Amino acid sequence: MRSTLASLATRRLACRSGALNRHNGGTFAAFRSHYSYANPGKWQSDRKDYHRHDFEDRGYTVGIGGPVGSGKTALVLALTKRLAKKVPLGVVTNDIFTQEDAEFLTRNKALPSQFIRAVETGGCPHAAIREDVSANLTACEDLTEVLKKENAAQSALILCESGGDNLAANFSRELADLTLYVIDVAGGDKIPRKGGPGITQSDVLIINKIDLAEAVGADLEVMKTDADVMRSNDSGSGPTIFASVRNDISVEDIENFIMENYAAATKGNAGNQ
Ligand SMILES: Nc1nc2c(ncn2[C@@H]2O[C@H](COP(=O)(O)OP(=O)(O)O)[C@@H](O)[C@H]2O)c(=O)[nH]1
Ligand SMILES: [Mg+2]
Repeated sequence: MRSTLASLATRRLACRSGALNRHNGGTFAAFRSHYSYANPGKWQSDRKDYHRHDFEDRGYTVGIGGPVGSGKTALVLALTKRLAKKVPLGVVTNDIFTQEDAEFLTRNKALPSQFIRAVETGGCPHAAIREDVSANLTACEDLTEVLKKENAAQSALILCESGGDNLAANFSRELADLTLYVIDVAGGDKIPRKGGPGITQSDVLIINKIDLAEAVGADLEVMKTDADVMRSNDSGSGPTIFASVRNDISVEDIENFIMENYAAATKGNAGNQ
């Protein structure tokens, strides 16, 4: 008992001195209760190890993550209106205890209800997109089956929205073929430099609600510089898109980004785009 307490005290001292917090390079020594990472995760442009090639049982899956209220559902709604004309499209939503987002999308006629599935995670939403993705995999497979009956010639595309997460959450590559991470300016212009795997490693970082930047005093230049630094690697920086989904600003860029990646992954089976 005494030795356990002593080792805990030593560890805490090490944390305070910054010895266990090598990556932040910040002014303050910070507590981190378990592992120490060399960096907050790096953006990689080449992920061929993760890429799937067969979308027969589960369509090309686009994970849309980000904090609560950043505009994920608004983006899904805007994208469905564009993408449904081009590909067999399904949507999976995640909420903790409700089907709120799926109901919102159905009410707003994003898609016919048979192409929307709701996952109730019952606990921390990040677990269902990262630790145990089985409920989401099942929902995606189920939708793919339904979509195939409508259009067997073209690979399905599935937008999978996570429940509102924290900065430590990003989709597992086991579930998402492409990852979008949505933050918004109202969270403060500090958010990009806080890092976390969604910010550093998502295939595209979307900074939404730029229409509110002036009202909340967010400096978009600072956000862009910090995002580029956090998403940098030896060959450059991962893409960041500034958007106002509500005002249809940059939604087309996001649509194009998805379609390019979908077409490249599904190749001959992507139909006419
Ligand atoms: N001003 C503004 N509001 C937005 C924008 N995008 C979404 N919202 C609003 O932000 C709120 C939360 O959006 P929602 O899509 O539900 O966020 P989610 O929790 O990430 O799915 C809603 O009231 C949206 O109408 C935007 O670009 N500008
Ligand atoms: Mg939502």
